[in-house]
Amino acid sequence: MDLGAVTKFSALHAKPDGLILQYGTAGFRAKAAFLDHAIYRMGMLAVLRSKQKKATIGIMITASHNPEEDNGVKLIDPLGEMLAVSWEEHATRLANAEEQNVHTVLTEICHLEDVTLQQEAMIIIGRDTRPSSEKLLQSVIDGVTALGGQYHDFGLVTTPQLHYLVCCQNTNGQYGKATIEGYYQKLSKAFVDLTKQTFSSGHKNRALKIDCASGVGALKLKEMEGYLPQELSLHIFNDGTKGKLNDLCGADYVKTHQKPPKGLEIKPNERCCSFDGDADRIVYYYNDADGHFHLIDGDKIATLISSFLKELLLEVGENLKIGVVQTAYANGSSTQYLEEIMKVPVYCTKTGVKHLHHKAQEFDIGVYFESNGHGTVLFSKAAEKKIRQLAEEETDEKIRKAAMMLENVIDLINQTVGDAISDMLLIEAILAVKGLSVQQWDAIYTDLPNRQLKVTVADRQVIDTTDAERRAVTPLGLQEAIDELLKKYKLSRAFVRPSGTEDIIRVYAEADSQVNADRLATEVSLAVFQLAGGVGERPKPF
Ligand code: G16
Repeated sequence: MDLGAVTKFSALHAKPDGLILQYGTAGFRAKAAFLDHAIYRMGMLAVLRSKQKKATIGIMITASHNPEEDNGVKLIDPLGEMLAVSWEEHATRLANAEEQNVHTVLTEICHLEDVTLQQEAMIIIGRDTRPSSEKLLQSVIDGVTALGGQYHDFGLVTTPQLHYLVCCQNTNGQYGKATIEGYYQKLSKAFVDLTKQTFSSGHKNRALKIDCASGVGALKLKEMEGYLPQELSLHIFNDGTKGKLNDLCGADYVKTHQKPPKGLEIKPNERCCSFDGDADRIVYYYNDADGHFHLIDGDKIATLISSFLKELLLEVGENLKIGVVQTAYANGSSTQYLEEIMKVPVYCTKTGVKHLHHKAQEFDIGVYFESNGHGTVLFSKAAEKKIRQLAEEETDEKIRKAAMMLENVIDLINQTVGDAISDMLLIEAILAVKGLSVQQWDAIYTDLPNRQLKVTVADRQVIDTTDAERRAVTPLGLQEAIDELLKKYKLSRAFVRPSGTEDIIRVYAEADSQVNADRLATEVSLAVFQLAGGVGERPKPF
């Protein structure tokens, strides 16, 4: 390791005194002004990871759903997955090391992880549209350069596009062509094939309004439009030409506030959706004839996709096992519907795509979605092989057709990570093929009324949880207080957990009516405020 280069570049990217960062739910996130040193160091860490795995590693500069002033960074592992948990610890240690210790920490990581320094390293970089992202790109490049790695900058891309590119690079193009054009070609071909029969039989003009959170999703959708059939007419709003990223718009805003984004007028029964700032999440919604807003979140997306897959599997007669993975935020009605009506096994993991993804890999077909709209479908190698074989060789026309549709789904869905563009195309294809309106989709089951709130505390680490974040272990007395509050309401459920992307505690509550869900959420927020060191204003009745 070139000590001189590390020292020279480290001095250019000084760590703010006393700042402690944690590699959280999706990498490091903080106010952009505090991130220069961490992002530089992640450039170096990515080089070590690349040398260890003898593979291309991705670095994405984004803070996804967070406000525009924030930024963040995350590393992408060889098959397009999130960075391995064991390396998250190295990332945290390296980011928090004092400048004079950076070289020692790097050396220790090399020893612990058996990194051969002579090995070449290749890093691919992407960024979202935050004003701070361009400067932080230079920090990554300095980090990569300090350890002698090579890099390719893909510029403005959605987070899932970078995941896709990493996977393509490391599978020698088997997963797809490692270019943005390759991404558009792969997805649009699968979409066209999946909808061909439906569109040719007269189902024309599927209009969809898309709120792009004033983020990178708008740029990429515009680029992709030319590849898509004209029957799908996409109307893009909040395209970033004005307005701040994620400000009163985007998937996170729509989901947590349960109302439409700014800048998008909804006529009754029009199908609309929102992406988040880096286009890795999607939620749908519409207004009914009485002007009532209906949200169709990740839980209903998972239900739509898994019932479609289950029907196709029945047609091909293959006994492939489907499992659905959710988090504690999943609406109680969705879990009940999946388990009792659809008879699909459902599992609950901690929040964070990395946890859901890992669990979903245990099935032939694993469907995972967080209710905030982040999710995808994973096909095991064996399942994929079987499906492709049937699509190619099966002589029974009906079976072959169903297998071909499953094959199209495999190619349309981004199996590396949740992807708003790919999810949107799959949803649009399913709705078109099944002839389902957005209202019919919504009517699959009725969500239990729910509310999500945020509470600011002095130190969010005082809350520790267990049972996939459904119960609080510390501070003492908090879970008991929540249990008492739950007794007051019917069909109630509530939990609290420290966010891994924002400096707050998240509170979730559901109950038999919206009024009760709102009351319960407020009362639980108050308990958090009192028992977990709340700061600032006390939570007020909703
Ligand atoms: C990230 C993660 C998601 C997670 C979300 C909120 O999303 O990728 O898995 O649900 O943060 O996490 P937390 O509740 O810990 O703040 P995104 O879209 O911001 O990358």
